[in-house]
Formats: sequence, structure tokens, C-alpha cells
Amino acid sequence: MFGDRKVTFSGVQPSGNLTIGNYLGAIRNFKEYSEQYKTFYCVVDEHAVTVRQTPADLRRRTYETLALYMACGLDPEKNTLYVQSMVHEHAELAWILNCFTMFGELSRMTQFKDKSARHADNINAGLFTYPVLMAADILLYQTDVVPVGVDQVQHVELCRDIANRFNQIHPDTFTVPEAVMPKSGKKIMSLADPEKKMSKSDENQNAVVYILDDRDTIIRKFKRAVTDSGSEIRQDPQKAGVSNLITIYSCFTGKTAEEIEREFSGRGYGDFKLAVGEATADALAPVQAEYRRLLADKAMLEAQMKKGAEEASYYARRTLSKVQKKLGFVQIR
Ligand code: AQP
Repeated sequence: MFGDRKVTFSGVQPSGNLTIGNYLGAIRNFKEYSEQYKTFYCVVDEHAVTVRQTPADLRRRTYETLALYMACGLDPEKNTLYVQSMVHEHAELAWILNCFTMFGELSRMTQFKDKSARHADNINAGLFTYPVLMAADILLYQTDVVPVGVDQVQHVELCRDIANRFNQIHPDTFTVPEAVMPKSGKKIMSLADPEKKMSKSDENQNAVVYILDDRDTIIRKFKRAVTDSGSEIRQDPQKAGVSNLITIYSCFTGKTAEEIEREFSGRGYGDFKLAVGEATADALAPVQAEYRRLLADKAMLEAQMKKGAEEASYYARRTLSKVQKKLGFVQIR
């Protein structure tokens, strides 16, 4: 808590071009906390290097992700927007929390299993301890609420376990956070394989709709989306592709699944896919225009990174110093 305000923290990795999954599952929901919470939204570049990145791309995407945060309505005067590697306390607290996290716990993390299967040539220790760094990100700010998509909930649960374990030994150190997910859009699926999550690092460009895709590309990708051999537009676990498109259409139009089923009753997949593409492109157009305007002003983005890092460091230092004191590290001022 900050006075009477609760705290929100969340982050996005600049590990690829951001997708409508990142947008609907996370970024779009960040804004609703801006007024009543103390909010920290971070570009988590240290997480991104758990997988090999091209340095120039990582640098460029760090600016882009910050610009996208702002284009999605996050006012830097109301939210602390910053880059993780500019606040060294994240890595320092992560080391300490490593000593309060069990090997068995990390071995059970689904994302570690998925990513180590996908990057079999680079199963590094960072990939394994990724959730510990994420716990440090969250706990440094005494966070109450973490808005995330469903794939990150397991990591927030582990963060809670780490906080509780630490608090049991050293009482009153960390606030124990809670994950919150949007009602709709918490797991947007791949357009090529609707059993799989849509991911920014997917090599199949047609599987993913990026926030910055142009209108024609968005419509083309939806036209190609995998559905099934039937023709009925209805939400059904047996119809994963169609159900995913209904979710996306619902998120961008505000219509319920029942309304959508009625709207497209008796019409074919072709009509429906076109409507999903158009609704997505319409909804993203203002974000894209604002993003382009912000990205052109590199000096402003750099000033913002500096200001955000200074603000975040102030709070991060307080928690880290409390933790160090509780552990018995000598502190000389
Ligand atoms: N498909 C998705 N549906 C809903 N939410 C999603 N998120 C990611 N994909 C979807 C949410 O976006 C936030 C930021 O994610 P991240 O950058 O921390 O990494 P991630 O969860 O690993 O996302 P990606 O896109 O799959 O990245 P890569 O390919 O680099 O691993 C999180 O809140 C996440 O839940």
C-alpha cells in the first residue's frame, strides 16, 4: 500500500513484436488501475535475455514497448513507466529470492518446460529462474495486484509462495500479491493452431496478429485462421478455432458471445472472419497512430525512461534495504 492506495505492477518482455494476446490479456487492462492505484509498468528486458536476442532488436523493441504502453493510454504522469535493467534492485532482490525458492518448485513451471523444449540448445539457468526474477519485480513494490494473462498466473502463484515463505521467517517484509485476469481475453490462441497460445516469438507470422500489423495484413491473417470443417459460429470446446475468433471479436466490439452467435447465425465462416479482421483493425487504428507519433520522439522516450527509473528506484531501494537488513547484511550509511 502507498498511503491508502493499493499497488499494481505488471510487465511485458520486449522479446518480439507485441501481439493482440499481449494487448487483450495484459496491456489494455493496465489503464483501469491508473486512477486509484499506485502503478508500476515495466519493460522487462532482463527477462527477454533468457532467450537469445539480437542486441539491436532488443534495444529497438524496448523503445517500442514503452511507446506502446503510452499509446495504450498509460499517462507517464499517473503511472511509473520504466525499463527493468535501469533499476538494479530487480536483479539484486532476485538473487536473494533465489535462496528462498525450491528447485522442485521451479521444475514444475509450465513455461520453463515449454520454453526449454522450444530452445533445447539453450536451456540456461536464467530460463529456469525466470519466475524468481518475476517475483522480485512484483515484491519490490509491495504489489497488491498483478494484471496478467492466464499463462503468467502460475508464476504469480509461485511469487506468493516465495513471499509467504520469506514472511514466515522474517515477518512483515512483503505484501502478498494477487493475479488478476480480464474476464475475456485472458488466453488468446494462435490463429494457425488454436490449441496453442498466441505468442510473440512464434515463428509462423500467420499464427499471430501483431498490435502494429496494418489493416490489410490483419484481415488477411484472420481470413486464413484455422477453424473446422463445420460452418456454425458458436462457442464450443470442440470448436477451438471459432471459439477463439468469437473471443477476439467480443473483446474488440464489447458484444457478448450470445450476441455474436445471433449476429452470425446462418452466415458462413468467410463473413465472420472478415468481421473479426475489420473489428480488430478498427480498434487498433488509434493505438497505432498514437504509437507512431510517440515513437518518432526518441528524446521524449529517453527522458521518460530516465524519470520512470528514478521513480521506481526510490521505491525499490526501500524494499531492498528492508530485506537486506532483515537478512543481516551490514548497512553503513
Ligand atoms: N496469448 C495471450 N493471451 C492473453 N494474454 C497473453 N499474454 C501473453 N500472451 C497472451 C500476456 O501478456 C503479458 C506479457 O507477456 P510477456 O511479454 O511477459 O511474455 P509471455 O507471457 O511469454 O508472452 P508471449 O507473447 O508468449 O512472449 P514470448 O513469445 O516471448 O514468450 C503477460 O501478462 C501475459 O500473460
